[in-house]
Amino acid sequence: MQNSDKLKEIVFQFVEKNDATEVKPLGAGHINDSYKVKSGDNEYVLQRINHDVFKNVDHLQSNIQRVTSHIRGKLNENKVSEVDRKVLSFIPAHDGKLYHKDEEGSYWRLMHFVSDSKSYDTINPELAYRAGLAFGEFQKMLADLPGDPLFETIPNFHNMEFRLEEFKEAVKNDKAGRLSKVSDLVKEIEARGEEMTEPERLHREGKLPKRTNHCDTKVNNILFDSNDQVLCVVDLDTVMPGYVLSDFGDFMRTGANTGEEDDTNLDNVSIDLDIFEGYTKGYLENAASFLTKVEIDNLAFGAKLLTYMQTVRFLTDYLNGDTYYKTKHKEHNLERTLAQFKLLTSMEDNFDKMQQIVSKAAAKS
Ligand code: GN1
Ligand code: MG
Repeated sequence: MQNSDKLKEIVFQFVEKNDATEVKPLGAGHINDSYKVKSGDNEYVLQRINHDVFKNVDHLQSNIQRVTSHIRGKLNENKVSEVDRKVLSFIPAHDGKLYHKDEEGSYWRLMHFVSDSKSYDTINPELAYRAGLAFGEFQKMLADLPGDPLFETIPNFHNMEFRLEEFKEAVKNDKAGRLSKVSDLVKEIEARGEEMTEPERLHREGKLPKRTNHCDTKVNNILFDSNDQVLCVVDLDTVMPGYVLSDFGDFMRTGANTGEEDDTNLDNVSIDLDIFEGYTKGYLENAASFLTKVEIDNLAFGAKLLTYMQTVRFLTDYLNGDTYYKTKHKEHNLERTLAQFKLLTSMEDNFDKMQQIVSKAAAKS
């Protein structure tokens, strides 16, 4: 955590100096550090970009700029009201760049805070329906993004073959000496490897396309207004080409879990089928028009895949000695792994029902 004077100095790299400026920690991201800034009458979000994770900040900010201006253009075209609350807007630093690099080598960016907004970690089926509409709309708006494909801000981010390679390396090296504690989990992961790498094979065979995806559709990356209407989608760091089953799946992993991502009481953790249904209906209402049959048939599988992927990623980080995710204590990544694995088994037990929900919603839309 940085000291407050230093943080204010960073804010003043983007906006005029103002004595009435306050900076407070915000949110619970696992990667970047976020702060809420009040400066006179203006509110902002300041973020320190994790440069170990996002290695090319120019590419990162250029993606975000393209995505937000494209969406802004669409909203204006459609005469949507209060556009400033419906898409993020970043403030350039005084030198014109969309980030500031400080003398310690940290990268910072500043965006407007979306006024009177909130996010949820736990939602109900109606809000899940609205979130589904919003992420469907998001993909739809970006479907005709002009120019080159977006940069892969993290190469192979949702590529399960790659994640399993990293995992195997971590098992082989056992850097933190933790392997003997998790040998059963390692077997569970290996047993599912073939099933979970199917999308990569489908893609190579030309059967599964990549589209512009959000790639971090966590439930708390949607902002709602005071009437619980969706304002906008946030956390645009990983918007890049990917499979739509990833975005669908990551929402279910977070929004349709009856417990917490790192719940230590595994009895709390299971798939909530009502939320699954709400989100599916909303998502397909907006997305069915552009999805192929193969994509629709693989949505429910996406929920399993993203939960499996997160299990693998947390366990890899545990084996490597907690170098990627922020952790609250030394067993945190193991607790996260166990909770995600429990959610995966609950999805496996309910998979037929999940498939039926998708088919029913697809037939209606
Ligand atoms: C990270 O920082 P946050 O919470 O938005 C991660 C996601 C994971 C998630 C697990 C760049 O997201 O991929 O799904 O934690 N982001 C990155 O909750 O690795
Ligand atoms: Mg994120």
